[in-house]
Amino acid sequence: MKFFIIIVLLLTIGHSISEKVRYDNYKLYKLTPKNVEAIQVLKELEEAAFSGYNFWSPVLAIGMPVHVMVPPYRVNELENIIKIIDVDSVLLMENVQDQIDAEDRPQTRDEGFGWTRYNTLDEINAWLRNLSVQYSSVVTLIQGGSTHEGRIIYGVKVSYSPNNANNSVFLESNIHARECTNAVIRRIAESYDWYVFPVFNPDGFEYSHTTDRMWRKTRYPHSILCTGADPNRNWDYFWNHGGTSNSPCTEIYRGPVPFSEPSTRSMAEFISSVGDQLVAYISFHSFSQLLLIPYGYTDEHLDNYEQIYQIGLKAAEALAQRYGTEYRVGTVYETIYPASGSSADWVKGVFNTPIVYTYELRDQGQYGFILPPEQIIPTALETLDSFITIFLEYENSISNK
Ligand code: 0X9
Ligand code: ZN
Repeated sequence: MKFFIIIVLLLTIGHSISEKVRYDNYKLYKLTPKNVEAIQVLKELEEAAFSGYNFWSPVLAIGMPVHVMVPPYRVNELENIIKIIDVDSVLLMENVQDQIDAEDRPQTRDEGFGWTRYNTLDEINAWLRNLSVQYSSVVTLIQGGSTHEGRIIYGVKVSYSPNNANNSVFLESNIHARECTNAVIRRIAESYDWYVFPVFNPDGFEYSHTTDRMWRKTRYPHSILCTGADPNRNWDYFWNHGGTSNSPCTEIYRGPVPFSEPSTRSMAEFISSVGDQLVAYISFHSFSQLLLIPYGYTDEHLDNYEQIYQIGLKAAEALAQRYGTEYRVGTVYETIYPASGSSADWVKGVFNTPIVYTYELRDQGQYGFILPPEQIIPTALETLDSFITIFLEYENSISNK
């Protein structure tokens, strides 16, 4: 009997773990509102809780395209709305699930870590560990923080010389679970110490692989209805100063208090231990092809805005040279939307780190969060081009002073 119960229990647990959210016949639309009424209607759809509409990019202004994923049972409704309001509409994906399946095609799922597919958390962590074994004189494995579900947030420190300590660069990736950014990690220069954390939100990242590909937030159970807070609205610098929500069921839930999430709290502690040594903090998100500058909580410009903006423009130019991929450069507040409590705002505000950028990588919404794996290497190469430019230009700009 006991055995029987255990087997039933195991089966039930197994079932609930393997039950994947599916997006069969969900459609992705690009809608461009043409007047104020159209904006109003789209905003109402965006704010309606549990309607099923999922906005991949927010409703901003007339002429600014919005990407919205629509469940099959809402498609007729949306088609009718599109007819009534003044909006340009393009159907980008017939069936979102097809795109998700395409990410996992057998030929891209060969063994171990690779650059032509999206790696799992275990594969990424094993790869980091291998690097630290294979290149033990320069690479150290770091346990940066930990998560609600008890995972360790791993990173590596790459250091070619003890003299580089005060010339450190911090790379943050995947604070948003679904934005598979396969961190751009290269030995650009031996003259910086590199702290590289490919997965800032491992609970969410794992969940987006095993259960719901469209997951963004942490996995902290803040309410009975909805799980998770937005880890990029949770940092303790002008927390709750606009562009966030108090509702656990939204994608931009800021959490009940600053640093409510174990992952952000523990990573903030780690970053603090090297904060004064950083010359750069760069975070990677997707999508939209933007190179963003702090702040997100205010439209006020940084002290070194001109310098960082000019370097950003040159970086975008370098990025475009390889494949013609176009990036826009500007502050978060002015280029996309107000957003407070981000890691980048916190680092800039607390440590006054000279170089702080946030990349929104490819694409511009054609595939959005489900960028085909064929684009990983091209994305990495062009990003690396811009990266080198950032550091060379920065070195130039300080030596010319
Ligand atoms: O909203 C965000 O958190 C980021 N965009 S995303 O579409 N990936 O969610 C941008 C945050 C950038 N914030 C700062 N650099 N301050
Ligand atoms: Zn993001």
